[in-house]
Amino acid sequence: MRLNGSFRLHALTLALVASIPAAHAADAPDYYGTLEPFAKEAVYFVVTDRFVNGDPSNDQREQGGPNPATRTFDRPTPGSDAGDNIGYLGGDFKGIVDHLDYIRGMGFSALWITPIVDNPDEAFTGGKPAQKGGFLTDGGKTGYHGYWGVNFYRLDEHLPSKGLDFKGLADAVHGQDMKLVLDIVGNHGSPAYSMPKPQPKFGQVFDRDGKLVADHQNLPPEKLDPKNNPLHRFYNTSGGLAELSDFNENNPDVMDYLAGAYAQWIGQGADAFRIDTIGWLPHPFWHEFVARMRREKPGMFMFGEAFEYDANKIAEHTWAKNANVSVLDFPLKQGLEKAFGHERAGFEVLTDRLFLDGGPYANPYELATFYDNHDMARLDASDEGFIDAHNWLFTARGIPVVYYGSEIGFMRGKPEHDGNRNYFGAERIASAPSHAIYRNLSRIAHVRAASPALQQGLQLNVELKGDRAAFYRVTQHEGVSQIALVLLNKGDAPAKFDVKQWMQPGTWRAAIAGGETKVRGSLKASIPAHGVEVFLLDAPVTQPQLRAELDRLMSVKRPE
Ligand SMILES: [Ca+2]
Ligand SMILES: [Ca+2]
Ligand SMILES: [Ca+2]
Repeated sequence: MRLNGSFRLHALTLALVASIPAAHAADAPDYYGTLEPFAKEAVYFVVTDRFVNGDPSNDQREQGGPNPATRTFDRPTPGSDAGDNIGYLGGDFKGIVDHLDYIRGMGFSALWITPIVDNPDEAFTGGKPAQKGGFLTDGGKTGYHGYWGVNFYRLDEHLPSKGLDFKGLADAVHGQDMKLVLDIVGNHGSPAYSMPKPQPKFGQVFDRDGKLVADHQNLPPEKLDPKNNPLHRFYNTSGGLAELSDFNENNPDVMDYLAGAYAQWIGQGADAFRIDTIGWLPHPFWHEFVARMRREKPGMFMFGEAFEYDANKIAEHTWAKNANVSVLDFPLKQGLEKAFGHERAGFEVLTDRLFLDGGPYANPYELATFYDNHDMARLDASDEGFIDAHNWLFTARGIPVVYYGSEIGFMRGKPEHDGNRNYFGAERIASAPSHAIYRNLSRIAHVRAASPALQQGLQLNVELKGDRAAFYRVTQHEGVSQIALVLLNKGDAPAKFDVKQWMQPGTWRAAIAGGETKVRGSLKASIPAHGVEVFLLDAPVTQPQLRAELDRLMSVKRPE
């Protein structure tokens, strides 16, 4: 259809006016915690070997055998009566693909998997024996967890199946409209010395063609001779973790090797990275590495693991001049454990760990929030404690990350080497949806998945005290405006709320109970024991005191 110029302009103006709410005139300010797209996601984390064995034909049950000291399949952990195991237990890509609908259906939109690269094909015979209570003890352990890379360009043989390689896994994840987060290591390879006899692959690194490019030769780091032996040049000559081969961050060949390998996995479908042991390599290394990855995939989201509870220390990795990535929110984890574990501390223990009024992080709204994982004791809480923890995790600032099995309180309280990473399996998955923790998690996860304010909005606390929490989440950006009021009750009796502060009049809808509430001066609600409600108002912010507070929160954020 051909239109004359003035009519076209008029029609365009009308269309614009129609699509933009009235208060979004030029003076409508932007309100958001973050614009990072990955903040919309909720992440489920699996140790692939321990999730589901979908294909017994790749179990390699005879691998490393017949010597009981080196065989790799099913090695019960000495001293553990919780069923812990330091051998492979058969979990694989097929087991994940077969249960993506389960993960997606629970309300997660992203999946974090442990490292996929080739690990040694025997149990490690050096080091201190791994046993119940051991930490950084690797004797008798295998690379079932994936963190002992020997060829960073090749899949470990336990993971793929016929017709299902890494790209196939990524395609399946994307087919569920989910993102795939790959766990990567840059600090080290496999255990490298203290073996009674040298073992194949341990302390060695191979390139994409399978050629040996580095070899620790079962020597302690100080005995390495990088000047004269080219195979020693990948490694530092002091200061590693346990007996792990420690990569030399100053050798450009190491950077090229790692960047080349991880670019390959990006090419095959990795959407985001979780960076292992980020604090064990210097800032300039990560700055360059991350820049190289983002040349492959512009804006790629990554979060690092700096195992440290001091926000000032872990925040350094988030700064643009350093790694320029997000991090796992360890300081908040400590608070979540206090609030939702058996101590049942009040919500006030979380206040100072949020850094809503500024602080050391480049942006606290992009942190990966969690209460436990594979490297620490699982949360020790009642079912209600898990329910309360998830009600917080999916409504407060940050990107929620939940460790596999938490939806049924699996192996609660159990540390590594005593049940933390036990095999989960298809049977538990089949019965999980009837579990109270699962049902409550799924409910609040779906609320978050449908709410831009919960995903990316500023957080403004009204009350964090005892068993009660009330806070706003607000986003107002590019025509999307939403105010969420979150009410949490982690007590054993119903709690009455009457929120007047910063309350904007309007017709609010209850995301969980359903129905609408016309609000004038205050919003009144009764929240059941261990319950949550999220009230939503899809309207621009007009309440003057609320606007003033949001203006203040925007101004204290670090410049992006
Ligand atoms: Ca298998
Ligand atoms: Ca292997
Ligand atoms: Ca190091």
